[in-house]
Amino acid sequence: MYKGQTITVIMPCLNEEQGVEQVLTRMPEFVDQVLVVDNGSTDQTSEVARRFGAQVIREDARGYGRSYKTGFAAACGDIIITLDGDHSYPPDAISYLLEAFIHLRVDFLNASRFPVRDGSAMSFKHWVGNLILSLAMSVLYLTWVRDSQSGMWVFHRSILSKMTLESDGMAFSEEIKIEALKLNRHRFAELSILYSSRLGEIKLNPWRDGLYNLWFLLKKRFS
Ligand SMILES: Nc1nc2c(ncn2[C@@H]2O[C@H](COP(=O)(O)OP(=O)(O)O)[C@@H](O)[C@H]2O)c(=O)[nH]1
Ligand SMILES: [Mg+2]
Repeated sequence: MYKGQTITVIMPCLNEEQGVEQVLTRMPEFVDQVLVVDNGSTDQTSEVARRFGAQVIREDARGYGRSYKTGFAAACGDIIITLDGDHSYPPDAISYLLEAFIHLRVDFLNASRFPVRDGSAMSFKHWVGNLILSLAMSVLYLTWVRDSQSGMWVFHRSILSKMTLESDGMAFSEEIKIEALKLNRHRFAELSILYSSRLGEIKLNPWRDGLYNLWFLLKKRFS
């Protein structure tokens, strides 16, 4: 419970046994529900997550977006906060993101990984790809969004019923931001966090996911 509102944290995980432990040991006390959505990990992700206090949901259908939708259906907090299970997003930022979310009276707060302060956290190629995707989204939706691909968000659970979320894959991250902008772009904000290098193996395929996400943006805007 934080200032009278219940808090759910959701983490999609695919083989993140190292990262998930680090994230869960740093979870703030005021978080009421921690959900780890495991998509058939072949390592100890589920066991570690349970041991460190999370509720584990198994989702057999693969995909980053798919697992978020399953997590949302099981979430009961007034406010939902998301982050990766790889410990690249700082759990310590949850408290100030929440405070900013309430203070700014927005419906959706996006944690921006930029400027990147830890040089090893993001390669130049990823940095350029992120910039292109964020610029494309900003132009298509006429709102400045610095990090369209961030995986850390804070939002009121109640806005989910007003969103149309179709992507089951990595494009889910930009889709939820687009839907939030469409609901009310004046109630969307961004705040910088310290992004660091992930533990374990990266699941993103930069060329495949990058190009697909660009195509998805165009499709969503003009269909
Ligand atoms: N449940 C589930 N989680 C996934 C899947 N693909 C990626 N993830 C998780 O989603 C998060 C983001 O993936 P990651 O490789 O870190 O991509 P990046 O942060 O965009 O570089 C990590 O916690 C992954 O374990 C999937 O198919 N299913
Ligand atoms: Mg990650």
